[in-house]
Amino acid sequence: MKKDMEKAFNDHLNAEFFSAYLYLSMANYFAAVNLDGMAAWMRVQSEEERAHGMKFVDFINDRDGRVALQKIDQPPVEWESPLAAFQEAYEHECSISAKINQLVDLSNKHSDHAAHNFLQWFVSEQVEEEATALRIVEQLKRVGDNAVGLMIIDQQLGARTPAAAPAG
Ligand code: OFO
Repeated sequence: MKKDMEKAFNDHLNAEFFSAYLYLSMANYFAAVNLDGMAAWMRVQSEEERAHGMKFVDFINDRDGRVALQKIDQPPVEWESPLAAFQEAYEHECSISAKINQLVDLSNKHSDHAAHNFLQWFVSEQVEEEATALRIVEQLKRVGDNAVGLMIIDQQLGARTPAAAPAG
């Protein structure tokens, strides 16, 4: 793969691993405030992000590129509220979508059809990631400080099970 593509793909795999770190940190925050369902949801999300990063690792290797793991930034440890955490998760997903779109643009610039094809899975996935986070943000806004409402959302999110490993 072209050198600037290799660099951009390496940068993006770091972003996916940071996502895994961010959501693991959110899981720990939720565990600390006894919202175990949200903690479980975030742990599953963290695992999915690691799997996303690994898809980039595999793709770079398959294309005879060189994976260069980078330092992962430290995520925040505390959030003001569950709503603040999910709001940050939503905004983070929007930023990841923008990065994926830039990778698609770069793959088009190089007429790299394999990279373009690989990235389409992520284009679709980001629609889902943003929609899911936004749905939870809206639910949390609706319940506000209502403890029973918060408990119901916590229970619902705790029912999330790990997704089947993505094909590829
Ligand atoms: Fe990998 O989708 Fe979120 O960040």
